[in-house]
Amino acid sequence: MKKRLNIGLIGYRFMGKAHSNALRTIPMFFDLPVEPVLKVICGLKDDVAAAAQMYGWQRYVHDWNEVVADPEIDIVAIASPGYTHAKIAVAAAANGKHIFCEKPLGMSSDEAGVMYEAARKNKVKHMVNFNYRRIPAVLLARKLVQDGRLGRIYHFKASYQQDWAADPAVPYLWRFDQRLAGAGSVADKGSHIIDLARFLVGEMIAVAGMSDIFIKERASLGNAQLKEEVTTDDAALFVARFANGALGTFQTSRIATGYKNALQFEIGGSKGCLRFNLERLNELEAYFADEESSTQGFRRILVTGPEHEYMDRWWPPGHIIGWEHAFSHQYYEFIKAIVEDYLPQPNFYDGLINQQVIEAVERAAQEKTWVTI
Ligand code: SOE
Repeated sequence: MKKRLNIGLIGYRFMGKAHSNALRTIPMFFDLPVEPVLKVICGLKDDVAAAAQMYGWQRYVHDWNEVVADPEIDIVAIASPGYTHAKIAVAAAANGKHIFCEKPLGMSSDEAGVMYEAARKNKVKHMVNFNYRRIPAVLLARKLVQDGRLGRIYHFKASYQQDWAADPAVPYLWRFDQRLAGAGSVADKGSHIIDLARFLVGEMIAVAGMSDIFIKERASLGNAQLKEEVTTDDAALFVARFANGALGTFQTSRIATGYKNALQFEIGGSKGCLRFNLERLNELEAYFADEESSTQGFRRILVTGPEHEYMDRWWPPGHIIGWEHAFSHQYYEFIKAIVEDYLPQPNFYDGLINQQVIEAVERAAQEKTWVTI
């Protein structure tokens, strides 16, 4: 019988479901040396009971302290709102649990630093769920950059736009409250494109930007008469200079009417250009300057063949994968790192640097100036 890794998951709504799905799926597709066991899921409200049953967890609890203190648990997965991450992670690390945490890592770079230190000091494995790194088309983009196919990188342009908050009638949720979410689109969405910028191009050294709250108040959940003040940004724009000299432009929005989950990036270099859109995540568009001119142009690479990262584990070529597969890949990498005893990436260090960039953007916007990272 395979050795077991017992998992305790905090959070059971959208992200909790995505984590549960990944954990249930990977043993069927990936040859793991251990068996991940869905031991306990944690949520404050009563409907966590139904979620536990539906997602396949052995039991549920309402208090995360029980999860981090449970001697049976090997991995604590954190998929709850941002303000809960640090206290859960620090307690889990102190109890020797490996930690898989949603992004952004903490509420501030100070918190992220404390989390990183706690994980390091207690020698546990840690990962922050910048899941878009694990999309095969994104990994192909990285390989092409690293192989020099784009030449010198001049431009990185990224946007992450959604419209779930565009309607002013959307009620007040934790994401609108700075005390619970830390920041708005610049953290929720910006953290993803900042991570991809670091993954694909390298570190950023300075930023300048602006942000705004367009819908300044929203009706309280459950009491439409009561208005609450929105304290996190709806949208942000920033520019960055990379250490390797490249120029970056970034846009984040939760009120971008028409865009559902559009994370787009372009990498432009002296020898070629790549384009990616999460809403078509099996594809990468590529242009190479050295191709014969009469048929030259952007072409669409369908990244589904077995030569692409992870794809040999799923379906035959052309049988596309979806948004949730990146979670499976991320958990697979995390479990492999635990079994083979090395620190996986992206880890809490990446979460910390990411948060420093977010803070630099916020400061730059507030002070209307460039901020060095
Ligand atoms: C909400 O905007 C959200 O769920 C993000 O928090 C996730 O990180 C992203 O993957 C999907 O959208």
